[in-house]
Amino acid sequence: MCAAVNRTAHGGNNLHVKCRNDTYPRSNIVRANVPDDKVDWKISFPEYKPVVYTSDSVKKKPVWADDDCTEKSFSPKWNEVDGKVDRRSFVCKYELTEEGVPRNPKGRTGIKERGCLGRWGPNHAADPIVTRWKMEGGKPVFKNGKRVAQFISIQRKDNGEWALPGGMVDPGEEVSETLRREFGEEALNSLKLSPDETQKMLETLDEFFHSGTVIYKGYVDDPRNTDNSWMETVAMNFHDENGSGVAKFSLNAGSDAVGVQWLDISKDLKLYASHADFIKKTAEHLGAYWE
Ligand code: RP5
Repeated sequence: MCAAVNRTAHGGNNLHVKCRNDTYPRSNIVRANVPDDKVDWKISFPEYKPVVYTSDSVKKKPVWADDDCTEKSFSPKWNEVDGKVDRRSFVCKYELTEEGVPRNPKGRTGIKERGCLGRWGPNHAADPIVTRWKMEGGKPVFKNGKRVAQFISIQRKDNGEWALPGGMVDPGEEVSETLRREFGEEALNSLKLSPDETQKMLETLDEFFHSGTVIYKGYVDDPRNTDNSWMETVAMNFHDENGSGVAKFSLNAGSDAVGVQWLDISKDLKLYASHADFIKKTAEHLGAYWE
């Protein structure tokens, strides 16, 4: 049984802000309206008629997507590690709908089926939060008595929003590997490097990504979520205390990014999905300025 607790990464009650009452990303599909007090499945909502939507790209069955739930050959092991696909949720043991597919543990979204997400149920991602202290003229910058930290942010190609350089965990991949790979691809444009350069870069990243702190593990309020498919992530902080580790990397947007930069951490940040929540938690962890 799954207790539908609508909390953000920092414990607020505003989940399903970005995956509700809006036009679905990369489409002209408008979600069915879900008022704040009707998000929770426990609240009766007989008029609820979610729009049925699975994008054409998902229907074409690329390697990263499940089959349609109506296909007889499709018999996933829900809530388990199913071959190489991890179908467990960080939130809870999710329930199945009467159609036999996972039900979003955080409530209604106004869309049923998968939208543009590949997996029924949780779609697992990993987000590297690479930080350093802000310096000016060789001196640390303070605000309200606290040091200002910065993190590496990429600008997403799909919607232009600034975000963490995260990505999907490939089947069978360790989260630590996803964090390193996605950072390399999105913030350093590693896909454009020669094999030798890639090897060197991976060795340097290995050293820097050796130890990190888990900042958040759980559900993401991602605009692609539906009633049956949703994003979850592990967000880890890799902090460069004296600025010598990350200085080795020259930032270069690549893969799904069109821009990359160091951004100052503060409460004014507007970021993709729940990423601002993860940054707030990171500021707390570092004892850095937030507001
Ligand atoms: C977010 O989507 C996660 O936090 C992660 O940053 C991202 C992964 O999806 P893609 O960037 O691969 O589209 O929910």
